[in-house]
Amino acid sequence: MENSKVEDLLSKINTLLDEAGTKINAADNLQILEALRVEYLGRKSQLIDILKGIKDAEPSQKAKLGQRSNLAKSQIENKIQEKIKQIKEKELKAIELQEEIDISIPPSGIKKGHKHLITTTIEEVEDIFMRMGFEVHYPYAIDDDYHNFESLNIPPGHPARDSWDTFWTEQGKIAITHTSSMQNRILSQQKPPVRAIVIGRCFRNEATDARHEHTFTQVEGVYVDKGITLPDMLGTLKEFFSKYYKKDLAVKFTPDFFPFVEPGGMMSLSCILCNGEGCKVCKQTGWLELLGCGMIHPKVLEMAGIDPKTYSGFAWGFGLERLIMLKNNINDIRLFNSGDLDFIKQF
Ligand code: FA5
Repeated sequence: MENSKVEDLLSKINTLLDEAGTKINAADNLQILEALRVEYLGRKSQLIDILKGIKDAEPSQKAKLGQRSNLAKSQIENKIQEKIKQIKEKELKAIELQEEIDISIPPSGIKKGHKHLITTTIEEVEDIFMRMGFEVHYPYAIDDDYHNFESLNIPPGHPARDSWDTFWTEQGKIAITHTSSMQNRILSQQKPPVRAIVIGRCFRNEATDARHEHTFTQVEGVYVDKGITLPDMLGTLKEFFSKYYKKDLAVKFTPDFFPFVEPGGMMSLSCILCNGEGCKVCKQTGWLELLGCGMIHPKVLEMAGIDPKTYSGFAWGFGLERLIMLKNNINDIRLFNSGDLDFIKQF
């Protein structure tokens, strides 16, 4: 092949390279680039045509033209890759700009929630008792038979166990049925005088209705010292309820049975709605039965390492939700955990 023809072909390759470069630079999307790849590097491209046309060239001329066209091919390919990268980066930047989050801008229009009525009441109850010299404890949600029953003078097989419909775990643990589960721990961990309350959730495997939930909150109290008597208990509870309901209320003790207190009973409060005159809520009796209480049984004191000949004390346990229901005229305990926002937002 004449050398001038070889030079012609070389210059044609250079022209193709320039032309492809200009078109690649101008391309602004990936489809155009793909079309350019087919045009300049595909099987029907001009570069391939040039290579086909040098079949009868001398080996040195073939090598020269072959090298030049291979170099041109890889230069075009590199240019295409570079351009693809640029286009993708540009697209990403546009998305980032659209989605940009400025964390320094203060939130607006987001309404803050508020504490649930049960939480605010727990805080209020804690505050009243702390001012009266009580310390606050919280129970273990899952506890053992010893603390929920045995240490409270309720050995295995005792019929009184039936008073509490109990959820048992497969490992024989208990979802606590009452906050009395903490009595033994509190009494055995410190020397009298002991003044403590326990607030926490309790669980009972019972059918629910307007006054019964499977999960509810109890407030337990224990007070042990020398010379403590039943009137001390009534005085303490009267003081608490009068503070909570912001009214001077009368209290009454009616005997009842709990294995861990002797004497044991129910404490009633003069009806806060009718001031003891008789209404629908108190069933015309003028009294509301509110809680279980009594003088701590000598056996319970002994099991906690306290000598019942030297010390005596009282304990009580009431349901927090029932207290709140009375104060706020709520007629169904199930509303508390229903997730009903119309209900929750009122308080
Ligand atoms: C007890 O649980 C005793 N541990 C209370 C006690 C403590 C007595 C210390 C003596 C000394 P009782 O099962 O009656 O007792 O429950 C006490 C209070 O918890 C009830 O008066 C009620 O206010 C509340 N309560 C009980 N069961 C439920 C329930 N299913 N739903 C809502 N509140 C309940």
